[in-house]
Amino acid sequence: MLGVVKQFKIEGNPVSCERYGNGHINVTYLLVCDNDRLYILQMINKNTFKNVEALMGNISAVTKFLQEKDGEARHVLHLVPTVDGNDFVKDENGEYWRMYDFITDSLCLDQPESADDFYESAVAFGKFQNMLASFPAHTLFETIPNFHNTVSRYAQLREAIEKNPCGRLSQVQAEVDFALARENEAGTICDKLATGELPLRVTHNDTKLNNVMLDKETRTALCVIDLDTVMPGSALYDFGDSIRFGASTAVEDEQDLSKVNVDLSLFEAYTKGFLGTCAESLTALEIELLPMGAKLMTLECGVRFLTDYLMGDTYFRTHREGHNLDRCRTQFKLVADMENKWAEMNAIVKKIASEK
Ligand code: ADP
Ligand code: GN1
Ligand code: MG
Repeated sequence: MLGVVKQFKIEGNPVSCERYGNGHINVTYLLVCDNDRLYILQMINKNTFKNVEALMGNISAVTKFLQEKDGEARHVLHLVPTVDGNDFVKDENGEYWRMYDFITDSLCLDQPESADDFYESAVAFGKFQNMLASFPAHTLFETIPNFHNTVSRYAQLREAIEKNPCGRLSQVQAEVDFALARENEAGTICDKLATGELPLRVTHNDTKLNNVMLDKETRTALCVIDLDTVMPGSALYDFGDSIRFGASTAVEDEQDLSKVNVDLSLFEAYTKGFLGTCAESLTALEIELLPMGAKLMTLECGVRFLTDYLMGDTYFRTHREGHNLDRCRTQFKLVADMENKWAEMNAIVKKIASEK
């Protein structure tokens, strides 16, 4: 790996480079130098991202655009250039590597430690969306086509059920039934994007809590990271994916489902932070459908985990047997809990929107 590191313009000499973070897609390392400079080195997942060069073009354009709007170093990701002036390295095995300045004195959480933490993550993602409102969307490459097209995610599930390549179908009948019972509703956002009732925006599309950094001291919003999926999408995707991950009372792979529920006070905190930063740019229908965004992003993610389990765990990184099935089950438990709390979720959104 030293050969790769040497190709980037770093300050100081590398002293260690260890695996870092809890991402499911890329392989992330923390590079420590002898002058105490820290860097994030990532091997980009080329199974997930079929055109890494175009993806890096997006990230370079988006980070430059954001840096012009906000000059504070810790507020926007900074790519470290290579000695040849490129944004990434392609090694002799055909693997792609990129490097970022490490966001110092920051926190990256898998679960909020308070409603304030979650509120701050909403502020970060809300501001991010606002700042990108004037980004020329047509110049963005679609890094994963149909990423949040829930209808096509169901088509992939159906294909996995039909193929059943690992013979796992019989273990997941309950989960399959749960998903298929909600298939009609799953198209709600796609349909409204197609008719133009919902606008297409430049969105982050992977707004889980561990894709945002908070300041370690003040615990306020610092920086949005993981920009691989920044592309045209719906504001409901960004709101919904945050709720799915961060408003849960348990971690995404909790095995004891009795611990997994939607925390309405966290839902309320996020809604306040999100609407507080981007309500003016949202339409009335977008605001009304925020709870639907939360439910459908959770359902979709459960469908994706279930599909990957059936296909033999080829997409999401897993750390134990049945990991994707455990993840699927937490998502479906959350969907069921949202259905029970549907009236309250809608009332919370209505109340906060009326105060704006
Ligand atoms: P993945 O796509 O695999 O989720 P991420 O880009 O989210 O990859 O990185 C994985 C983890 O590495 C993050 O959750 C965060 O903890 C850490 N990380 C990534 N970039 C930075 C950065 N610039 N500064 C500090 N930590 C970072
Ligand atoms: C992946 O890259 P990471 O770990 O932040 C995935 C998201 C899922 C999430 C589930 C590119 O996010 O779509 O919602 O796992 N990212 C990609 O935790 O597929
Ligand atoms: Mg991530």
